[in-house]
Amino acid sequence: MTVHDMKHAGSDSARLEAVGGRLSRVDGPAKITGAAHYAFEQQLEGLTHAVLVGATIAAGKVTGIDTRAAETAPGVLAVLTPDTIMDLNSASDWFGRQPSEETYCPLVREVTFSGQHIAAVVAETFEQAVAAAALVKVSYDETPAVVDLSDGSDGIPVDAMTKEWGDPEAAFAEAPVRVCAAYNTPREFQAAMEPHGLIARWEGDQLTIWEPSQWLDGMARTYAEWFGVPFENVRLVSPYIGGGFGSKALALAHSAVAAAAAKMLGRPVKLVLNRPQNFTSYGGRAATRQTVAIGADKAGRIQSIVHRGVNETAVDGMWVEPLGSVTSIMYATPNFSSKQNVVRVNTVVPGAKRAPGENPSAFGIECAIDELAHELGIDPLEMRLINYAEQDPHAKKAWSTRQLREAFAAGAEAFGWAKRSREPRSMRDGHQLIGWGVAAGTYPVRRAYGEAVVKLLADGSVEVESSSIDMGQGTYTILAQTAAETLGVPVEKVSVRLGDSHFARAGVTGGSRLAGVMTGAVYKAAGQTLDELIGLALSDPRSPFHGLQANTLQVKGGRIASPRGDGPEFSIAELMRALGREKIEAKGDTVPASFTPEQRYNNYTTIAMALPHTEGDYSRHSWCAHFVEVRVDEDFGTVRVSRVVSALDSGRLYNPKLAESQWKGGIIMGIGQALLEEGIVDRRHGRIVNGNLADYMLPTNADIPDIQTISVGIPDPHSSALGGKGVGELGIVGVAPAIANAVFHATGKRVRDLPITLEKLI
Ligand code: MCN
Ligand code: MOS
Repeated sequence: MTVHDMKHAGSDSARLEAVGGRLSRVDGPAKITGAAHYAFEQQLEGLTHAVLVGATIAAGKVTGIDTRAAETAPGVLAVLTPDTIMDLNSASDWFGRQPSEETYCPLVREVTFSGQHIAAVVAETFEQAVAAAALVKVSYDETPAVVDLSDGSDGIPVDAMTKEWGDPEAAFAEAPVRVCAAYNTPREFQAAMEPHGLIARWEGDQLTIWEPSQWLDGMARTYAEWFGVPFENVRLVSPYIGGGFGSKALALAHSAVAAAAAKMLGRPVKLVLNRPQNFTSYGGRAATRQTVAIGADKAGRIQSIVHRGVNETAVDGMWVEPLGSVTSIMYATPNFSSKQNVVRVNTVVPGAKRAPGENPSAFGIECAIDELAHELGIDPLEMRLINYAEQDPHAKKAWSTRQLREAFAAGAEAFGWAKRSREPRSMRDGHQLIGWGVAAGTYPVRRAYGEAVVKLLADGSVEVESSSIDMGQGTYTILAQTAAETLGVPVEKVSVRLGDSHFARAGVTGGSRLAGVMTGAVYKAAGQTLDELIGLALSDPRSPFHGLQANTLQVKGGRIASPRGDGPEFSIAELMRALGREKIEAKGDTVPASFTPEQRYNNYTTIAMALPHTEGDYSRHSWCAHFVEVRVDEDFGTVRVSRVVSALDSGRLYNPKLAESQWKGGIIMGIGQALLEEGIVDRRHGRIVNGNLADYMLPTNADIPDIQTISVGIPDPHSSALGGKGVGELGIVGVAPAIANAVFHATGKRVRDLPITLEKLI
């Protein structure tokens, strides 16, 4: 598709069903009426229930597990411990790196974090399992733990994260204007409404797993490797997901426990984590520390950036939260250095939470640039324009598209930025101090190859199938739009079926890549289906178009005719009947023809085959600018966000209504991150003390003001087949620094530790 074609397609967007139309979520009615069945809602005959027993210490050895009382409790079928659970194989990691020869035991004797699974009770009912789990007595030999980053250790360098050019230290030392500060973000959690868990059922050596999942094929591979069965024997089902935010892409220890229990008992097992377990069974966003030093000349031009970052990781697992990812590309600078370390603490391995890396990275650099602007007495928006990066300063490549200047302009205009007074504490409304802040954000365009099946059925309806998923982003809807537009049928005629690993394969839904990958695949598969239909219509002797002096036909509104409109016209159903066809089906993919079957398998079950965002001649990213107004109570220090205007560049939008909703969701999460969210660790036992939705503070409607989003994107032919860039994670990036900068403008107080709570302000 050329840029010209895309613009043409864009101009069609008044039509709801077309790509670019504001079609409401096609899965909405099923969710509202309860017709949508989530993974745990499967009613299976003979279903049993498993409940986990977690460690109450952060580090040490399990010296004994007394299961006698639990074993004889009513309804109990099994009590599993490290000694009694079946052996599993180790599974490869998400890069597909080969597993070790060692066996894998998802229940532990060596505790490395509080809440780690030690035992599991399986019973006839959930209540019986809960009651019996409380009877399991674990004794420990406790050892000292490192519970968070507060000991100040520098940890282990991650050399692969180092980015350097020029002579950064010397240039910083010589710069006439310098700022240097440390910024911290706490451990944060994805806190999806739907908890983690699964139902596992074995039939012979066939395993079916109903589990909310951002990556059916990747997780199916893990189960297959754990149990030593062929990949095809594992079926993962995940038609709807109550939020993932990065937390649901991997099969985890509790998943292994449930699947093993089902195999051992020969009965299906349901295991759903309770809310506190949701805070310890998979990783939240790692706590981070970073220092950003910027040296500039008197006109505000950056001469050097020196950046050092640290994130927490687990004792027995590695997570890197790349803190230099935005730092290295946002501004033009002749000298740059960014290095990253990790510190091992006694926690579950941290994980992906919406925009891992970019999110905390932007908090550092976007606050630091505000500090520099204040130091120089330059407007913070002007400061960003002075240092605008005309190309990727790190990769030294042209941007595929970068509408960030347009975002600054459109956002400033809509917000009324020109009316901002420069001095902190200079705007007020009664006893409320008013502050206006700005920050930019970005997220790379992650690209991968996709596959989809598109079927045209005898009645003229269309089915799209893919093992990709919709956790609320809108996949069902945009794929229906893509198929409808490509095939020329009304969107109501299209049904999209997702969330079953036996459908056409799909890679991970992470890194905001799925929409680009899957619209590309569906566009291709639907195009093949259409070509076949038209080919048959012209060549099959039974077709009413047979012998027509035309070399193509046009399908519009579900009707097929010659493009000039001078011949006969039929509905697709009439043509299918004439052709005697039950269906026309095509499996289309964007996978390179040169790929071997193994490379194809790895394309869907690992992240190793994804295309780098700086591949070829371009550097591909989404961009945004957030303008925020806060009101700070002068007496109490309470901060309310009263207005947000954000202008965002995600390239061409497949569905602006859904993209806006995604951006707003991200912005709301950013408000939570700025003002509320913080996982608090008990220093004695390493326990997350606010591991529940009452004490882990998340924003509610009352915390969220009117949010205006403005799309400034243009089609980006280098980022995806249809010209879109990533949407899902972009919105959160830059929100927390925009709020922190607004709080500084309101109060004159710079808070560099999230969240910005009132005791830090007074
Ligand atoms: N879209 C669009 N135009 C584009 C790109 C996307 O209109 N050019 C819209 C579509 O509606 C698409 C959605 O935005 O379905 C997201 O597309 P994309 O940016 O490709 O992101 P993914 O589909 O890969 O979704 C994953 C992304 C991530 S990584 C997290 S984390 C996240 C997010 O999406 N978690 C979410 N959004 C979420 N939204 C909900 N409701 N729940 C989550 O858990
Ligand atoms: Mo998103 S944090 O990449 O699933």
